[in-house]
Amino acid sequence: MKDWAFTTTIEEMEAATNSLLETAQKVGADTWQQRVKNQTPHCGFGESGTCCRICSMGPCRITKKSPRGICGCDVHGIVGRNFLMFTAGGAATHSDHGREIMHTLYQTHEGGNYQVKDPEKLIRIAKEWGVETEGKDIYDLAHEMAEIGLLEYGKPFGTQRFLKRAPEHTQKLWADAGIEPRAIDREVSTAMHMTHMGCSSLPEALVRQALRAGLSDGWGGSMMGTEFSDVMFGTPKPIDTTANIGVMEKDNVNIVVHGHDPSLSEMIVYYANDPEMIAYAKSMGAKGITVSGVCCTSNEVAMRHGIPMAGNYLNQENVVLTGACEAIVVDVQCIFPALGPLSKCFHTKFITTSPIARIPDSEFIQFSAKTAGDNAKAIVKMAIENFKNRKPELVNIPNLKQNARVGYSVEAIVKVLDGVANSQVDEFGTTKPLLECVTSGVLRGAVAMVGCNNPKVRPDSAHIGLMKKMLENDIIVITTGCAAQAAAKAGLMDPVQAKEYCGAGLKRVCELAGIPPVLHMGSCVDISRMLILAAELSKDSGIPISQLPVVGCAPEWMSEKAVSIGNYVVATGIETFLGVDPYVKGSTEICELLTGEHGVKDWVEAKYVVDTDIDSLGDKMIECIEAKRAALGI
Ligand code: XCC
Ligand code: SF4
Repeated sequence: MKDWAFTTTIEEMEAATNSLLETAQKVGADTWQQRVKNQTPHCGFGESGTCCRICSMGPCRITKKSPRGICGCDVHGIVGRNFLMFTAGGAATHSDHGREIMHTLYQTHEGGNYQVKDPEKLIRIAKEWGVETEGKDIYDLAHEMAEIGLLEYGKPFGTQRFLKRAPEHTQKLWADAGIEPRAIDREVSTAMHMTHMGCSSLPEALVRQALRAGLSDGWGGSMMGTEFSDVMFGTPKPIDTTANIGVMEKDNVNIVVHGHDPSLSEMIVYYANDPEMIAYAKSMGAKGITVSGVCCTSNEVAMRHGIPMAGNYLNQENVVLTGACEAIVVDVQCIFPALGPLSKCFHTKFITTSPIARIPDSEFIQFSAKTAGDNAKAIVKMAIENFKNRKPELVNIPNLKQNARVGYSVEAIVKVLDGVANSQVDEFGTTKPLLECVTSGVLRGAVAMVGCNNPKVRPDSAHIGLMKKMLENDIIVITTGCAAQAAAKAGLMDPVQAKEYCGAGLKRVCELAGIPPVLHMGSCVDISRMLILAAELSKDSGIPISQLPVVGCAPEWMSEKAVSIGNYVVATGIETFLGVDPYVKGSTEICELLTGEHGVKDWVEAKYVVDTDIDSLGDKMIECIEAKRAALGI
């Protein structure tokens, strides 16, 4: 058996965290580790999804003695409505991020804060959308595309433009199931309408709308977020970086970016590299400026600029606890309100920038596309000027750091693998070499590992444990979000060492293509990249997505966004494995629809598998991949 000697273990990461928790105790700071204890055990009604508080006759809780709410709603209606609301929250959030990107695109101009860095991609999408590109100024085209994209949120008729990217088989399933997403805002509103008191309580209808709202995110808002971020900030290409808390540098001004929208972090990165700012930092006694990140904002700038990743979701307090964080700058989503009081225990400036995420005990510098340059400069300056306020006796940056090669957009994956096989390249390239690896059995299949951390799972243990298991079994891992950062922190994206521990087939592919066995595809909106990859694999092979030996997995998920993701991944025909229950176990009917053989499986040819025993979850994934291979006769 392999020993994975070069990787950073969960125990090492925990020891580092424990040393930071000692500092927390010293300064009297509150941490999530403590708050979890205060909140345990969780409310059983909430956990099983059987509490309804959508009208003021309630809240109603379903028990044996009281099987219906006051309005007469049964447990299946209540659990189903909760599941749909959870999904709608996630779809709204991802999609609104996409909308912000489209507004930023609308503000691009020659020489401006934001520009078109990948004009070819813009033109390619414009052609796809039937927009005339010939002889048009690239910025005129950008603005036109921004407006059309924004209309995808509220257009009165028709369905999402990007649905056409899916294989015809998939499009037909969606049409037959009545789940083709219309305007994005409409799907969210419809969900909220359906879950209002006195509307839907039929489980099947609620689950169908959950798939539809999810699809409006994955093939709508998220896909626009990804594609047009690439247009403005560049389509990611393989790039080397580092990961884990040790990327913060003791002698430098440390700025940590956190959240999701790359519009902010791109600017911070730009000004932190400005010679004038570096000189200013030196004049303040620092050796330089280090920008690092947590959560998806970190993934965005890692993918495009090789900015190091300090950690993932449950590490966000750790970066402040180092005592060496001059500023933690946040935009939207996944930001602990705890950072307010926590930063007050240190010299750290906690800077919020979005009207969407206003948090007590932070300094608010409203960021907008028009003033972005000035905002970013002011923030970088503030961090530099804060360097002198550090308390040296509190500084502790645990020495954990791994190399990682990241930047695997679909374009990049197609390119590196095409290089290996030397096959014909059309405009977009082809996934045929990857398919050849899979059909010949050199690779058994692929797992898309995504999602968050959640204190219900020992942080990162499920991500890392499952990834190792997949690699040993010649299953390539593509990953985004906090799952990707878990891999990077552990060393599984190390381009030199990680392949040593893979099965022989996967190892050979890694050597030939010069890739790590775990491919970082970006942030959570970038799961749309995975949808495109799956669609291309299906179109290039003529095999429906649901029959490809590919599965999705979110072993440590926690957010509403993750449930929206789960719905669009399943609805795209990809079996999805969850390590945390989505508050549905209170209803046999909802469970049957989501995880049974005759619910969503009948409509979209895929279903959920939920298993909180991570080892057994991994076995089921491998079993599923092997069963798909057997069915294909490969
Ligand atoms: Fe948030 Fe995207 Fe989850 Fe990480 S993985 S905790 S949603 S940052 Ni999206
Ligand atoms: Fe109770 Fe029905 Fe109101 Fe829900 S909608 S709180 S079940 S009365």
